Amino acid sequence: MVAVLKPGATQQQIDNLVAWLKSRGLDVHISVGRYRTILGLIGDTSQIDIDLLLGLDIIESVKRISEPFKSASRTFHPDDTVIDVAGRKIGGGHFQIIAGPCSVESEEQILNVAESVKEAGAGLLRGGAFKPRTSPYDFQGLRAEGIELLLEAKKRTGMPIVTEIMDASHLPLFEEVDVIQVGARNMQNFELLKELGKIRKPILLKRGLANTIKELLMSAEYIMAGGNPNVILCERGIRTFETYTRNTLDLSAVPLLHELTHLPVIVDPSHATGQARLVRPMALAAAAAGADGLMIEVHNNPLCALCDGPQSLTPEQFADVARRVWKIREAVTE
Ligand SMILES: [Mn+2]
Repeated sequence: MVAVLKPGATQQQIDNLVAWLKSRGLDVHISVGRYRTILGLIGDTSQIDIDLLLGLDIIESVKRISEPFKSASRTFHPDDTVIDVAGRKIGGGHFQIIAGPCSVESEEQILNVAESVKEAGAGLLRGGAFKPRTSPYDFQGLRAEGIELLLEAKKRTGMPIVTEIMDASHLPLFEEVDVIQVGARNMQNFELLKELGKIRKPILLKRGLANTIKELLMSAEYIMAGGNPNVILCERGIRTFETYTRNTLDLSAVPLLHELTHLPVIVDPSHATGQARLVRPMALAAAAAGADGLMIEVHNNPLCALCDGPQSLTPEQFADVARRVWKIREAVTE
């Protein structure tokens, strides 16, 4: 981190600042120029609050040289992280499609969808048991029973399962879940992230509706700082002024995240657009942009879905998308 001091900084002020920085465990390299004095801060600057420095009378500007997300940063970990979910690899050239209904509704529904998405080439099965809904009057999910039904589908199809957690107190119910999803609304539920840092299961971390890429990486850092290196990032659209789509899919996040972090990055074109007919083009675009996987909502009868029907693909539509996605993968990974 580099701090540029204002021209009028007195020696006493500089000495006080340097003493304070050293008390925080940093080494300080002082470079005195003709007009400006520049301090180079060496050591773990991740715990230094830039705004606190900027608030000081003698500081003109502060710039971080290394990012504050140490574990997630590619700087210290140049190789791609490959996450192995029961033999299904994600990242570092391995691509997976995660598919299934928004929420688990019945045994018949989840088994039916699981069989058809498996047939079409999906590697993992998704399904919501605990549902974060905007309205408390909307279907809240089958909760523990939903997880039981997902486990039944896993047993029948052999597909690892992905489902969302909303509260750390539910963790015992997730013992046999293969990938735990943290939804967009919980991306900054830091107490939940800390608890997920204590386990070793892969965590699928979705970007919040109104969160920056840096904030997403800082949330991944919370999980990793606790000792769990198995984090998969998911771009699922952000809120903008546009109203034709449910969210605005930020596809540039994919190549950008690949520069900034070694973690796998997947894209959810279903929640990003909110409309089934937009899912295919966005899924293909995400594969072309270098995503390590996709998460797509599929329902055997979207018109009767209890949640997110308008954006759910039928099994036939999903099979068509999956087939085309593999072709795009071939073209971009040749
Ligand atoms: Mn959904």
